[in-house]
Amino acid sequence: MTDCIFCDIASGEMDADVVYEDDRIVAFEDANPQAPVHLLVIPKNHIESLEEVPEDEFDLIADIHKTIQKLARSEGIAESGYRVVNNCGEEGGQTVGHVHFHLLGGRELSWPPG
Ligand code: DGP
Repeated sequence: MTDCIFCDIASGEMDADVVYEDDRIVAFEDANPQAPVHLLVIPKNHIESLEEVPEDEFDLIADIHKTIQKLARSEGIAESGYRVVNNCGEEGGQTVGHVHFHLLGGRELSWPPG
């Protein structure tokens, strides 16, 4: 175990309902779902937040979004629509310090966020 729960999920040391995995990315069910579909998609390597992504690693962020597109299709929410959220930093509402993207769908989502 490390001091990062998402690193522990990525390494398999901590249980999660994993729905997708490749050599660089893992996606799993959010423990506190806010919609019928609520997945978290993360890089396996530890990056604190979007603000900390090195300039030469943005291909990973693009791949995460490609994965999100595939997951939206496989979860059956691509046609009805969905939301992708990244909370960055304290005022952005980030509570886990390992960059992650929420994929939310399966209900009508309101706007603006709180
Ligand atoms: P954020 O507020 O953007 O940092 O979102 C963190 C999300 O992580 C939140 O929706 C709940 C989820 N979460 C926190 N701890 C765990 C955990 O141990 N397992 C899983 N599956 N999700 C977690």
